Amino acid sequence: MSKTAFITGATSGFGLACARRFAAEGWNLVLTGRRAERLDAICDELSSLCKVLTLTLDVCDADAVKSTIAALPQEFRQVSLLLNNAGLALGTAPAQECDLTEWKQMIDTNISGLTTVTHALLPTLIEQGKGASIINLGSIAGHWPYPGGNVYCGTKAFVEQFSYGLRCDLSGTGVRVTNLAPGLSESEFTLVRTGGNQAAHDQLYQGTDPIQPEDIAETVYWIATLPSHLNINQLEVMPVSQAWSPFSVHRHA
Ligand code: NDP
Ligand code: 8X3
Repeated sequence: MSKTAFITGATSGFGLACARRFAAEGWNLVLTGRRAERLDAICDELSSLCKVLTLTLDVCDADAVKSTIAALPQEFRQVSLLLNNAGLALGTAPAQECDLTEWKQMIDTNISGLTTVTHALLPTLIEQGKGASIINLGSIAGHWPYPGGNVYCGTKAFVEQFSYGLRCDLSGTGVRVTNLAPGLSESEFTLVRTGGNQAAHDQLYQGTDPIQPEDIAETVYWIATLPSHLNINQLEVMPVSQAWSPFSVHRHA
């Protein structure tokens, strides 16, 4: 019998690439995002490969998340993979110049949304037991601070620690939990972060051979299909072009 994956943020980037990867293997898919027209197009694209259910869902709307998951049709209820991928960064300004509404949106999406979806799907994941997985999209931003990362970095540090906490609590259930932490990756992420600044997007990725969404999809597929006695706790992935810098040191005059 086909397994079912529930993917948040399937309308672009990593989520869309993962939907395509799992569809190619015949998984049943529940695909969510806010942009309905994109979900319709993805449904048309993938429905010859697998059973697809697309749901227009804002992960920040806790009531909608709960009622939508409670009302999943019977053939999509046995979710054995939750890919908590929906997320965003907004802005790159220093903290003292940031817009509080953007901070709140990042916290609402990357923390509250992710925890709400997880909470709603935990019973079914535990029911599936051995071989079921939760894969959370963390980031190198959760490990390494950088100027202008402030709240975004904080949200991804939460994702990592929450993933470890889930691992502890789910011990004995068979459900696996992974914090997948990519580095520089080319998707719509930078367009969203900069309010649609194509030049900023092009400049960031130019000449870097960044991670592509298909790379992450391959990694997610690998994690989800490992033998059921194995758990990848944490996986940090960077493009070869990316590495660390020395600490910055401010010198007074
Ligand atoms: P994209 O901007 O391409 O995709 C983000 C996805 O999240 C979209 O499908 C978007 O769908 C969805 N989304 C955003 N807000 C909401 C919301 N409130 N409710 C439901 N869905 C939402 O970026 P990526 O694919 O790069 O990002 C995916 C994840 O990976 C994010 O969590 C990001 O933080 C993380 N990440 C990204 C890296 C990168 O460099 N690109 C590196 C490390 C981690 P819609 O707008 O239709 O709602
Ligand atoms: C996205 C990677 O380094 O732009 O999570 O924050 S970074």
